[in-house]
Amino acid sequence: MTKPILGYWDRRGVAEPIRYLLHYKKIDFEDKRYNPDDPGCHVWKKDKFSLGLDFPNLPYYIDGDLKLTQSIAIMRYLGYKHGLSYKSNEQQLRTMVAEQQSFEFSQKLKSFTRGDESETTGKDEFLKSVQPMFQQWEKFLGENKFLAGDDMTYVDFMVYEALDLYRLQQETILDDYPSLKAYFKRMRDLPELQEYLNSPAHM
Ligand SMILES: N[C@@H](CCC(=O)N[C@@H](CS)C(=O)NCC(=O)O)C(=O)O
Repeated sequence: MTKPILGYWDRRGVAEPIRYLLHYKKIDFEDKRYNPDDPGCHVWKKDKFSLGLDFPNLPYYIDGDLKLTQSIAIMRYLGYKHGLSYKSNEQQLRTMVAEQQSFEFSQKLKSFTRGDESETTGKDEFLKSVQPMFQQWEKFLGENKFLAGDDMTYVDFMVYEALDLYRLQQETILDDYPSLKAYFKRMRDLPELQEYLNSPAHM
């Protein structure tokens, strides 16, 4: 049987939460990374329309006959498949809200790092402007162990990644948010993730 393949640029980007989930679940997969500095992106361009993807894009996930694109769809699929989905109606609602909110939370940072965050002028101002989002996450998480409640779901890997990227902008960014800070540490310390997090593959 062939291994599933996750294809993406040799970057964290929107594929990193998928990598976390696959490593956490000890799935033997090929982490196929395309060189973003390849002039003209020849290797990806060659693959793009020959893999049989409905909507050719990166990341893609291929497992035998199953061929998926769209990072959130891949996360949902892997969550359902590997027991990292919601287990009650309440968890379902929390997961759905956290999923879409985490997308906006990440996009906000991306628009700043890409340089098209027009309403702010510098890093300090940008980081100040996103504090309400951190306050909302802190309140949403409350005393829960994970975002959906007591059980971890795929969405935890998405929010963990966003928090880590914000933390790379300012190491102390979680200091005013005790629940979020403890949650971040809980995720970062997951024994199943240590090998990957400490490897050069995790940039
Ligand atoms: N909504 C898509 C966005 C996909 C996307 O924009 N992929 C970018 C990298 S983040 C890309 O370079 N795609 C390859 C291409 O457009 O050929 C997802 O979340 O998967």
